[in-house]
Amino acid sequence: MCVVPAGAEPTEFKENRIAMRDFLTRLGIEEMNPGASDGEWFGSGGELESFCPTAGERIAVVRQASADDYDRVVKRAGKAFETWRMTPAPARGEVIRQLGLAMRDHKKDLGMLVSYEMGKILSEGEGEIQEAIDIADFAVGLSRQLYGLTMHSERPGHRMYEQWHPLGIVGIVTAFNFPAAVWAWNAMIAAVCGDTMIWKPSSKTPLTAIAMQKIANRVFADNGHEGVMNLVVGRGSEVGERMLHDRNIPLISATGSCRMGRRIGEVVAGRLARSILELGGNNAIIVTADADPALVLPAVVFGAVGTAGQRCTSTRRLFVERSVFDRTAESLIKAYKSLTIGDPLDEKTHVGPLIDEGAVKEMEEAIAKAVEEGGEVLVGGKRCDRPGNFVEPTIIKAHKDMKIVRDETFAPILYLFEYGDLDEAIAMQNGVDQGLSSAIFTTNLLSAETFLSHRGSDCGIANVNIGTSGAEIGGAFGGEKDTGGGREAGSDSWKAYMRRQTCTLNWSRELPLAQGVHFDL
Ligand code: UN1
Repeated sequence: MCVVPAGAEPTEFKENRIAMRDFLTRLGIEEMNPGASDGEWFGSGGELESFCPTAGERIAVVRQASADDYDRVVKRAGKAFETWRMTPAPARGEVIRQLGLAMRDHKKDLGMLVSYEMGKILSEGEGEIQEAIDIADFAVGLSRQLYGLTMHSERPGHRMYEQWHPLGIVGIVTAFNFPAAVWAWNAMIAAVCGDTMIWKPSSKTPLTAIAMQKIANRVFADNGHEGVMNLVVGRGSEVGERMLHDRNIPLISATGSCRMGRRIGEVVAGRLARSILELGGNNAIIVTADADPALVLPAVVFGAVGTAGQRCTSTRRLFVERSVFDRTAESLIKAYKSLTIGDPLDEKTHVGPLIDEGAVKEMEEAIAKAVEEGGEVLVGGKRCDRPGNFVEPTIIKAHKDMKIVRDETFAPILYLFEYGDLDEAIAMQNGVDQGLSSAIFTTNLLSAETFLSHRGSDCGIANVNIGTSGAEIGGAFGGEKDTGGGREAGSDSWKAYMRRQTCTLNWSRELPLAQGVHFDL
C-alpha cells in the first residue's frame, strides 16, 4: 500500500537539499552552531548532530551548553528580569508584536526548516509557524488585559483587589514534534506577563530552536531587551536536570512523555515550585450511527496520520457504532491505500517519515504486540521498503481487553473498535490513563450534549464534528489524568505565568479587624 514516489532513494532529495542550504543560510543556520544564547551565542559542551529524518543526512552540528553555560544563561535571564518586569505590559506586548511580524517574514523558511528537521509535511510545517504567529498576536492583545478582580471588603473604608505580578524566570521544555509552536505558546505569553525564560528544546530538533531564537534575539536587541528569551540546547541529564532543581526557576512548563512529566512534576513539586505539564494523549473519536460520513473520513485520516501520528493530539482510537462499522472501516481502508508517503517537502505528500529509527522500532513493536493480543491489521502494518524512517499508516481492528491500546505509541497506528451504545463508547474512551483530546461525530443533539456533559468525555479537549488534533491557540490547551493537568496557550492560561497578589487597602482612620474580632489595647 505504500505509495512512494518513484526513485525513492536518498539522492531523490538532493535537489531539495541544495535548495535547502539557501533557506538554512537565510535563517542563520551554519554547519556548526552554538546552542546556547542569552543574546550572544556560545556553547562549550559536546557536539550534537541534527539529522533529516527523510533521507538521514546530517543537517548541521550544534555545540551544546555545558552546566557552566547554563549558569551564565540563568544569570543573564535574572538580570533581564529586573528591567523587563518594570517595562509596562503593553510595551512588552509591542516587542511581541514585532516578533510576530518577524516570524511572518520568515514563515516560509521556518516552515521548511520544521519540515526538513522534524519530518512533518510542508503544509503542517508552515501551519506550525502560523500557530506561533497566532499566539504572538494573542499575547499582544493580552498585554492590555492582564486583569485582576476587585472585591467588596466587609470592613468600612477598605478596598480589596487582586493584581498579577511577573513570576521570574520560566523554564520551557519542548518536544520534537512541535519544535516551534509549543515554545511560542509559552514564550509569547510568559514575555507579556513580564517573565524572562530559558528554553530547552528537544535534542532531536535543535536547529528549529536556534532559528526561532535568532529571530527573537534580533527583535529583543532592537528594543534594548536582550536576555528576555534564552536558549539552552543540552542533554536532559545535564542542563535539563539542573533546570529542574534550580531554585531560580519558579515555573517549569514541559511538554513530553508521561514518564518525563512524572519526573519533572516530582522534582519541581519537591522544591514547591510550579509546573505546567502537557504530557501524553491517547485520543479517541466516537462515530455514532447518524454521523456524517463526509466529515468522519477526512477528520479521522488527518487525526490519525497527520504529522505521521506524532502529535500529542493524534487520533489513536476510533469507536464506531455497530451498524456503520463495516462501511466506515471500508472507507478508511480505501483512503489509507491512497495516501502518498514520502518527502515531506513535496507538496503531494500526506505522510512524512517518523522522527528516527527508534520511533520505527516502537511502532513495529506495538503492532506485533497488538497482533499477539488478538488485533487484526486491516491496512498497513509495516515499515516502508525504502531508506529513511518511513512507515505505513496502520489500522488495527481491536477489542477492549487489549493492553497495548492503553499506550501512546508516537506513530500512525489507529485502533478501531466496534461499540453498541453511546455510554459504552464513552466508558471505553475514558478508560485509559491519559486525558488530552477527544471527539464525537454525530448529528444528534442528545449524543453531542451527552458527550460534552459531566458524564461524557473526561479529557481537556472535547470536540463535536471536529477531529482530535489541530486545536486553535485561543483555547486553553492541555489535559487531565496522566496528561498532567497543565494548560497552555489561550483563554486564561496566562495566570500560571504570573503570581497573584491579594491587596487590601484601608483608607479609613479606623482599624477594624475582619470577622468582627475585637482586640482592644
Ligand atoms: C502537541 O502535539 O504537543 O492541537 C501540540 C494540535 C496542535 C498542537 C499540538 N495545535 O494538534
